[in-house]
Amino acid sequence: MGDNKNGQNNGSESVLRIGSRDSELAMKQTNMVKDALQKIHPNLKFEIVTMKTKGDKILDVALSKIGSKSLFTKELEVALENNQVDIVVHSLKDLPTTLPEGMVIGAVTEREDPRDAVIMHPKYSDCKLATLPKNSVIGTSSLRRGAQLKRKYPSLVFQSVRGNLNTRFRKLDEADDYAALVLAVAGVVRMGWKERISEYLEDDVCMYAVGQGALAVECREGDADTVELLSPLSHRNTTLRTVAERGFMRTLEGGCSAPVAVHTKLTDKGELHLKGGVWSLDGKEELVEMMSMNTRENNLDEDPSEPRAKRPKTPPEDFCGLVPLRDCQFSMSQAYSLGVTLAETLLERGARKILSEAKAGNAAVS
Ligand code: DPM
Repeated sequence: MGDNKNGQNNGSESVLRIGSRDSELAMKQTNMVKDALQKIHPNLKFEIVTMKTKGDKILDVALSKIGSKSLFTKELEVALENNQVDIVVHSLKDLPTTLPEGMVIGAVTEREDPRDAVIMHPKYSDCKLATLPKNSVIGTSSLRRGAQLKRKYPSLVFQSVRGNLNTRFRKLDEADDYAALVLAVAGVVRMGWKERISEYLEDDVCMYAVGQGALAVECREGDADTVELLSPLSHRNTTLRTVAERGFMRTLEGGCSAPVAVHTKLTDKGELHLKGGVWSLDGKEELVEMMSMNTRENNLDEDPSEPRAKRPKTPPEDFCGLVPLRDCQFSMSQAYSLGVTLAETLLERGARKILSEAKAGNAAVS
């Protein structure tokens, strides 16, 4: 941050510069984070700095083929590194599981509905995927959605569609190219188009992407004031679920170039359930496993009777870039391990072969 470091002291001149992509959805998400921060730090002033990323500029190539991991995040991270902005707001699912050196996720916000949804062409508004005519074309550039839905609905045809959400809705409504689109509920809801959702996809049809529905606020690891200022924005339940998901993804070395999906639940009793899967591009091969753990069992975070000195010294852990939550470090490391263990189980069952074939197949077919 600028000269007056802490928005909470006298605060009046303190300005927090927020980097954002300039799409309507990105701006909505950035403003959500800005408004939440304003509530916590009433004296803080904000400046939003917009920019385009590679993913915004290359619109004629399927997302999975551009072959860069940080498609929607790189330029923003460069601005962060060069001290042109103090924080950057991303969709967590667009952030790779290993961040550039010196960057951290200072907060993961409460997750919106993480599921995917179907948006029908107006002429099919009464249909579901199951009742669309044979050979109907469904627009998605997500290999994850394509693979799972081909498996479930072999009579439908899947085609890439690019562009921001406004462009995609226009492509759907104003032409006859697509019978439906599959999109994340979170984006559609944030745009205010919830009533266009015809069908919510449950985990037996299409599991969601790692981190889907949550926003991540990235900052410089060394900027202690900003790390501190972001910390009340973190949502504990979402953080634990997404740490497990990101541990899973990192261990599989997935990314948008291979079909990997998850489904998680954290109950009021502290039980964390993680289901994860990998698919071949055509969906014919599928490996899905489920694992659970209790984040409260033997949990030294939440056992005040155990003196701090007695607690095992956990090595400084990298929770896929997330700053450890205060008094939640033990639960976070357990959640992270759950993701790693689930991925290792899938790797033992042959996930590596499925993923490397998917990556090769994706690179070869145009
Ligand atoms: C990533 C994927 C997509 C986005 C791949 C996937 C979807 C691409 C497409 C990693 N990022 O999900 O398997 O539909 O062609 C993206 C969206 C959101 C964040 C849009 C969407 C909004 C939801 C959120 C693009 N990134 O998925 O419909 O904040 O989680």
